[in-house]
Amino acid sequence: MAMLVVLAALLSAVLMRGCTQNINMPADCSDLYKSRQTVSGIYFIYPAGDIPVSVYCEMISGGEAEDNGAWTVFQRRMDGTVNFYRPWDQYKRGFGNVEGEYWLGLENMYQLTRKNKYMLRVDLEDFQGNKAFALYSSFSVGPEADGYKLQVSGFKDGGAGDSLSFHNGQKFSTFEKDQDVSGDNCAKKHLGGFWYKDCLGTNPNGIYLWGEDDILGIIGNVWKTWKNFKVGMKSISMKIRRVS
Ligand SMILES: [Ca+2]
Repeated sequence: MAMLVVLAALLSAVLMRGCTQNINMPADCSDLYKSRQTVSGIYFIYPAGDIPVSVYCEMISGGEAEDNGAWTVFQRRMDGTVNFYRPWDQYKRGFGNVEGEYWLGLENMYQLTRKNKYMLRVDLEDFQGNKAFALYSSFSVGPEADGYKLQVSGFKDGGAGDSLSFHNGQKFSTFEKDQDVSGDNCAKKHLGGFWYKDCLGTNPNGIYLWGEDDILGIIGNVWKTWKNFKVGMKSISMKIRRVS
């Protein structure tokens, strides 16, 4: 019972905190950063303008001026606690725990990127503690009527190489909604949901492999140009930042 009271108090504190930040209904973490919310953490944003969505904002301040700002995290794997093998509706709306592993949802991503221009950063870490990233100067997701098509370009290497440009222009696919250009069902074959082509250069929403080699085929949350198809990431996160 005492635990419940504490939880309720914590929850209302979080909600209150969210409410005070939402006076101007920030569209994304960039808006929050501009309103002097410069600490990384969980915030409410309003991608569609009316409904609040909980999201993790990675705020960076104190570095080079051009590096300062905020990243709106739309995909994050870090401990294997959330199952990412899910149907279309869940990839559309989003799932998981915003304090840990989650997917923000294709509709939210579409709503965000239709109104403003964004760049993309993908951060990777393997089970040996090595890190790398990839930057893309332009990123957007199209409307559902067009399959939530991915637009990504302007690759800049952060040591990870470019495994995502391969997916540029593809529609999103889940196991029961095959919109890839392969004769196979890529989502079923590679156990994820993604902008599969025929099929992949990366599989961020694939199976969490806990550092074990993938001997079944390509099913892990892999990034080909960094660790090839056999090594699943310990952590992978995809985040966007508004380009002013
Ligand atoms: Ca297919």
